[in-house]
Amino acid sequence: MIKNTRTLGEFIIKNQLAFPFSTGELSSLINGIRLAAKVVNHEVNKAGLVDILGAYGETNIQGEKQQKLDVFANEKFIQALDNREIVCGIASEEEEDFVILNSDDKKNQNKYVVLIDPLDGSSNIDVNVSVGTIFSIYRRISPLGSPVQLKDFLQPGKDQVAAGYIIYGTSTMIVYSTGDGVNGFTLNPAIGSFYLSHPNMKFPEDGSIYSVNEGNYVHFPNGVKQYIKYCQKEEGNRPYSSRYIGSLVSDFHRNMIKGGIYMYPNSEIANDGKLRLLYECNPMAYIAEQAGGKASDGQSRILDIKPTELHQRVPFFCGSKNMVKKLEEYITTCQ
Ligand code: P6P
Repeated sequence: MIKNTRTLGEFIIKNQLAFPFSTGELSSLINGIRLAAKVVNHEVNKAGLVDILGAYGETNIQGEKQQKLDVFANEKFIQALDNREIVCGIASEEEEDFVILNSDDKKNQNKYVVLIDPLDGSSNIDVNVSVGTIFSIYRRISPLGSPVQLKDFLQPGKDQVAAGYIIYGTSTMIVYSTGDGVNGFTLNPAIGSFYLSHPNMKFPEDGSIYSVNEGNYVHFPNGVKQYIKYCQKEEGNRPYSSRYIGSLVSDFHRNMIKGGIYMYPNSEIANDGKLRLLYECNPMAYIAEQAGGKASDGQSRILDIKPTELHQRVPFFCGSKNMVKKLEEYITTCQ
């Protein structure tokens, strides 16, 4: 018997953590995400059993081979959000342009846009490693009733009204914030309900885990190299532990619970890094700050960056506040 804890639906209604949405709007939006999460979770869990593995053969806008589950997840989240009278448009890692949900022009009365990475870390699916969905929600800028415009999606991350992720791991969780702290809900697969398992999640100010693909070390800027050497030096509570799953949601989630820093730097082989600002860095940065953590491109706050294009990439350093500050000091000193 689940000890007396609230389901996701009860939490939204009881806590009125819906601002600026009405409870009904947020419930509808989160319920859409929750439904899609359960459908995708089911497919991810059986991926090893059916011939749904392997590259879909197509490549997405990023030039990456699309795993079939990427396509499946993209379709399910778009369908689930299209059925809610609250979303007027969606931008996705798997779509070259934004998708206007105007199956009838009533949709143009809907107030919110959603940006999503439907299945982040999908290259891990074939090897049974956790993957995730990342979502970001804004109030539209264009007037109600008018067609959705690119500017509705190119908003700085500080203007998000909600953001979160789903992690398909040893258990499936939804972790999200509407600007009043971060709460985590774990799926009880036996009954299909998400229960409040991680109330008021907080990033420890310090940590002893650093997450980076050290295979790219030689290509990193000097400041990042110096910080990695700092993490490895035998001094005080160092060396830190190196933990890198290759799945942003999984590395972020572990670091938020235990304390740590995730780094995807710019380099000689990736001038702006790899991660996308709009549907990876901004939502994760929003969650990090709501949990007392910090997210930077190495010099500036991620949430202050004014986006210029849907799929733009930025260097990304995110996690325990004091670890990100130390990293920024090394980058500034080495410049
Ligand atoms: P690399 C997955 O493709 C992803 O976007 C993140 O989830 C992950 O942290 C990173 O890329 C892994 O990239 O270049 O280290 O394999």
